[in-house]
Amino acid sequence: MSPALFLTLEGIEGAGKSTVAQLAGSWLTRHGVAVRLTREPGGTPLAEHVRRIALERGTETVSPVTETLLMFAARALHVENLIRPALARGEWVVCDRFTDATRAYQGGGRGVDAGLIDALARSVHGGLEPDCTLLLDLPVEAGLARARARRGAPGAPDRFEAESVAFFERVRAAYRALAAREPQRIRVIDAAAPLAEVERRVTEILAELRAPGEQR
Ligand code: T5A
Repeated sequence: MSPALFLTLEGIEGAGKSTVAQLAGSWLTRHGVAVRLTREPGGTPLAEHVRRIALERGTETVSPVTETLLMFAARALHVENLIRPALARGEWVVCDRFTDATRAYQGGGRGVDAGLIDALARSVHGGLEPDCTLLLDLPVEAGLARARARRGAPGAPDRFEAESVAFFERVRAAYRALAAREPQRIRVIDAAAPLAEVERRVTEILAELRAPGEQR
């Protein structure tokens, strides 16, 4: 049996994270791996409540630091009640976004201090980092067009979807900087490529993670 592994998916809106999560889940199940698919913010009933608060586009101001605290409040519930228990049972956890999203969106996009994010990460999930992160990278306009098409006009955008192209350019740049800093953990996948090519690359990485050093 493959040992438990924590895999996260990252990228801007419309990059294909949910699509890749489903692909990864099916591939791993077919290959006999017990896998738990989940997402952030959210993943447990209470964390999903916090998600609604964090994403809702209301009239009350949500400062960048408040937004960061909401992301970590949801994450604390998720880590304690779902991620750590699943890993302890030997399951693989495939998570659509994790702390790299806070680094990219709140850090890169909103300018929140990296020291604050690192301190919160240490208290909320000290000792737990993703074993591997797939960064689905594509130009901002392409991602936003996909996300809009999927949502369907004129669906009301949430607080993030309503952000400017310049905001998402900063988020994308922050993600790419994280990948450059941690190339072993963060694998960059060209998400502008046709889905079949993305799938080929993802399954290649999954096969490598499932049986390191072995030929497929
Ligand atoms: N957030 C989150 C923070 O600010 N800080 C944090 O710490 C965290 C955890 C919610 C928001 O929360 C913010 C970031 C987000 O704004 P979310 O639920 O992950 O996060 O929301 P989105 O990123 O908006 O999710 P999307 O569903 O828009 O994007 P996905 O999952 O990346 O894209 P997906 O798979 O739904 O694909 C979109 C469309 O493109 C097609 C798919 O079929 C689909 O129609 N597609 C492709 N088409 C052609 N070629 C390909 N290669 C394709 N891949 C997918």
